[in-house]
Amino acid sequence: MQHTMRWYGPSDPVPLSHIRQAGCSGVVTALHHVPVGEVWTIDEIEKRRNEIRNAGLDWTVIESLPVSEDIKRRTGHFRAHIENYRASLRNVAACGLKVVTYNFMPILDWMRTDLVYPMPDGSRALRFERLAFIAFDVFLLKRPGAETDYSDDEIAAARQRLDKMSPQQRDKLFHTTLQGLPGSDEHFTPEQILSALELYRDIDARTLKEHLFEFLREVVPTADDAGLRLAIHPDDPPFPLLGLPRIVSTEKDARELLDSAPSSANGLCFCTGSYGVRPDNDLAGMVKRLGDNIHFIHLRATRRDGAGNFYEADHLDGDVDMYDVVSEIVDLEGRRNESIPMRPDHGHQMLDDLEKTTYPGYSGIGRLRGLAEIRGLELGIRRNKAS
Ligand code: DNO
Repeated sequence: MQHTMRWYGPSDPVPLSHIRQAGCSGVVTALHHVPVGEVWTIDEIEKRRNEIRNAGLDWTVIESLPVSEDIKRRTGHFRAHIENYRASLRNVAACGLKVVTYNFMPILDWMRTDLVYPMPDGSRALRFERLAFIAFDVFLLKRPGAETDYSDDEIAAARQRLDKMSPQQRDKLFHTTLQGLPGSDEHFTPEQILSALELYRDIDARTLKEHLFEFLREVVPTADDAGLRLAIHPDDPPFPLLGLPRIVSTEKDARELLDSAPSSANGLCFCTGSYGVRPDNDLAGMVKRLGDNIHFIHLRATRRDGAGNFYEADHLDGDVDMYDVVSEIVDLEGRRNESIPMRPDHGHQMLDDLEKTTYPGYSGIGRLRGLAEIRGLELGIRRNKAS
């Protein structure tokens, strides 16, 4: 695997020099300052690429070239945004980049209810707690119709959960849940999120899938011509939330989207932390069966319980069988005769980072631990297979 870490750009509290010292050959980043829907110009791409090069690293993968809400809903300025997307693809290819990650999650990217969940060893993890989420949805956000998504018992339990929270804890829950905007400190106000949700009222999973497939048929040929590979990030978490459809949660979803625009340029970001939340996703089997189209890998493990909660565990310690997954990846790389970019996804806030403010999940030391463990595992597997 090509070892990388995500870097949020010049404002990231984790500098490029630390990423290099962590054992990475490259970084994964984006032009976070360019508004969604606009073109990434060659000038801006080169400036960022040179900054990374000057630190002795490559810009290995773009994460993300974001897809606008207009494109997801196929409304408003979507045609212009698709043209801009294609222009950005041509520009990044002209600057020598090869892999572009994106996602098709409506409105919000990842969602958690706690960003500082204490682990027994004193480090902190990201967590999704179902009752807290229901309390947020039904009682804090007051989404119209939310009650119909849950059982009466769940709603009663969520009420009790909320009653035990102080006003500060409620504020924090609200803020945390609506924070899923990578690379930004912004979060939605209740009015903004409710009106954004309203715009999806008539878009069910089937319709959103059709929109994704149309988008793929529009951009995959451009990526192909430019020698680029697209990598769609799965839903995180991989189930519907807030009444919004989620369409990249399972192997079947991945297969369908690949079949909608067959090409090696139409590919996946294989995120074990996202797919792995569902016990019905066979991760090692997915690497075997979908491997030709896996262009980027996020390695991370979650630990779920029977109540619909999960937290982000240490990389080698969750429900994901990292040995099996890495072993399949090593075989896949042998078959493809190439090395696939990988980053350790998220990490615990630990050691000196406990005192620092970093992007949730993206503290330096926790990711360094995850990367080091995975690199060791990979080396051991490779030696074993070779002997
Ligand atoms: C979370 C990330 C996601 C991912 C996007 C890709 O930490 O894995 O935000 O970057 O969904 O478009």
